[in-house]
Amino acid sequence: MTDLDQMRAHMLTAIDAAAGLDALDAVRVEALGKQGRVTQMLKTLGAMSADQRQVEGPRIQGLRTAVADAIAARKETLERAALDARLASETLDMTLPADAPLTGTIHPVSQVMDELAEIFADLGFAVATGPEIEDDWHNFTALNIPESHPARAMHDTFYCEPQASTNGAARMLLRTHTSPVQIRTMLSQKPPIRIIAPGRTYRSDSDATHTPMFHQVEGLVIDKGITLGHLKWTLETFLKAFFERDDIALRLRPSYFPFTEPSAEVDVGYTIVKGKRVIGGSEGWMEVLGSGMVHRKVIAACGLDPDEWQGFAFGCGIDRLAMLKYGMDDLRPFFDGDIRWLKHYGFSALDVPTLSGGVGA
Ligand code: 2NL
Repeated sequence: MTDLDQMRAHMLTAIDAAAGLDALDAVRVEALGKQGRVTQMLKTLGAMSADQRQVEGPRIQGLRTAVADAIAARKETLERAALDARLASETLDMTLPADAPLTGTIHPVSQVMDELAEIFADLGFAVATGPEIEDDWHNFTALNIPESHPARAMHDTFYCEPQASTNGAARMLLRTHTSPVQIRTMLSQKPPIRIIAPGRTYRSDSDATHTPMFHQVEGLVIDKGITLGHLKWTLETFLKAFFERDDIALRLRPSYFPFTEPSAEVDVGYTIVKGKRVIGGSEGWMEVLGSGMVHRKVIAACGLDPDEWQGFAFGCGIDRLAMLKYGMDDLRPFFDGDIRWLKHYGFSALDVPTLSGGVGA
């Protein structure tokens, strides 16, 4: 065994024997540090003849690499062992009270979404979600809005850049309503279906009452023998629970949507209290929902027989529901992220939505 081999064996043994990171670093300094033994050996190369260097150079470099690799491997083992020991010995009590006051609040939109899920869960509705970047078929075509339909222009759609890989054929878009979620549910689940689809929606529109991103909730029921009566009862029960009042008056006005037939806009009665509109009573009427019986063509587009299955659907803006219930009169601060606004209108993270006792409880 040459001196070099002996040195290598000695160093590798010392590395393996290092019991901690400090001991390992001492070995590293002794071998590879400025005054280290391997470093010293590398320095001897300069004084060698070219022939000798050709032989010794690779041997010494090989030793250096082997020692450096062994140190790195041992370091990883020791670090992992140290972490395992910490994880085994340290515990975190998640039930301890926070020692600083909680500063974050629940945004009114999140609060209203939670309330909607609670109310509709009591009525047997599940919450459905889906992609915000959609294709034309799920957002428009399946909903009886063909290519030439003026409703496409009315939706002020945000289109994505065409993808080179698809030859511009499949141009994706930001969903203009949450209806595509319901289309996807009808395609993937067998009726009866009872769902609400809350979420972000996008339209290229921006002024005092419109933001390019807004929140919508839609509801869908597909079953046998569904009528406008079921629709009206469901909306009335929902609005009474949401606004926490029994004197909610509804007015269904004939309207038009491509995806429902017949279609109805739903007005809710309000009274003026201290100069502000408050839901309840019937001093005036305010439009809050769009609704109707699901169009036969939409049911058929989802692979169901419209003679066998019927349904109703509705949609409304969540931001507007929040404004009406919690008395905000400007939509724009909703998305400014101003901590003062959130402190004023936000909800405590520790509060459970008040409606969990049940509809009408
Ligand atoms: C509104 C009106 C509405 C629907 C949405 C719907 C969904 C399917 C089939 C049929 Cl999959 N209809 N959704 C129906 C009527 C009205 O929304 O004013 N939204 C803000």
